Amino acid sequence: MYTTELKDKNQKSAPVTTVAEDPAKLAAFEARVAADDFIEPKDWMPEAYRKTLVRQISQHAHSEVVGMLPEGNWITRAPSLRRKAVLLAKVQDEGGHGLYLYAAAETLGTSRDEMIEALHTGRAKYSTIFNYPTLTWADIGAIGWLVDGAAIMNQVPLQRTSYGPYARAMVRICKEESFHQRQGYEIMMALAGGSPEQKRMAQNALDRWWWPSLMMFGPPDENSPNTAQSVRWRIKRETNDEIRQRFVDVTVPQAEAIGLKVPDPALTWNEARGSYDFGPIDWEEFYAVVRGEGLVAKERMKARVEAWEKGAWVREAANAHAAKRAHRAAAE
Ligand code: BYC
Repeated sequence: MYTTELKDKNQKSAPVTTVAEDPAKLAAFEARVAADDFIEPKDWMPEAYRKTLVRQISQHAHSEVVGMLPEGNWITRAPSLRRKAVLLAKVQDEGGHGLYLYAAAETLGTSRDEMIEALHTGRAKYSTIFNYPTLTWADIGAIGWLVDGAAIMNQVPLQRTSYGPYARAMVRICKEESFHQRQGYEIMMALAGGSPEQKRMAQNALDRWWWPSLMMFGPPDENSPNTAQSVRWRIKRETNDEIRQRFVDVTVPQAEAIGLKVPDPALTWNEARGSYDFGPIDWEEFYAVVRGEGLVAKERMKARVEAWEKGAWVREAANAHAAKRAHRAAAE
């Protein structure tokens, strides 16, 4: 259903951000990127490239750890032992993804503490999608199916992002996300094929999560300030609209296969394009959520900060253990 294969993408041209960079170094860097070479941590890179990467990778890491919260809330309420074990494993995976991504961003010279502080003080963004409430068990199915489905659609091209540590982190993350998407779809399949009440619950979750999932890919290309430069530097391999369209094309038949209806009266198959046409996205809602006005934005950040504070003793113990081992190794 989901593949880790990538389509080739023609580069879009856009003016290079004008920071006073050494022209010869910049030209050599751009030639390497154009040749699909990976840029590694010790290689020379323009400051704007470094900044864009830290912004995108840290936002991505924050999305993973904030994403653990709505699902973590459902672990004790999962309807069976099997569902509980699967959800627990999924939430742990998200923590792992955060870890690989923070580690990748750290190779660019920003410490994890700085990134986490930026998240906790509201200076850093995380995905809008996690500012919506999870009202029923079907929401956990919808998150796995749609949110992880959208995440993997966005992340498969990132396996070939130009920055080596980010690309390598993505390879493993994509494998796990693919399993996450399937577990969500399997929950939806069970509910959609269950009692009328269960089917209603599944449809209601799809109704609430469909549009926010389409917003996850970011603003339309013509209003995306970062896309042109990021595609040029091959940080992003495809544009927001291209990936959003692919998500719609793959997901609509999945909904139909389990007897659910995508909540978009304008949705129609466009034979000429070989794609679905879909209705307008409420970008006002998107920008409001980005500004921190999401339904559960405050609750999410409060839970995140509390988790960080309550985990202080674990970090202290891990540091003490590492110091003890280092001391012992030095003595030997
Ligand atoms: N939410 O110029 P643009 C997951 C911001 S979840 C919040 O297009 P860019 C998971 C954007 O940051 C997915 N903010 O930006 C799944 C920018 O503001 P700044 C996490 C958003 O960076 C299940 C401004 O809008 N995945 O993994 O070129 C369970 C203009 O946008 C959003 C990633 O993060 C949004 N949805 O493109 C657990 C993938 N969209 O920063 C976890 C990596 C846009 O200039 N990231 N903004 O102040 C990307 O691919 C890109 O950063 C985006 C945006 C496509 C998201």
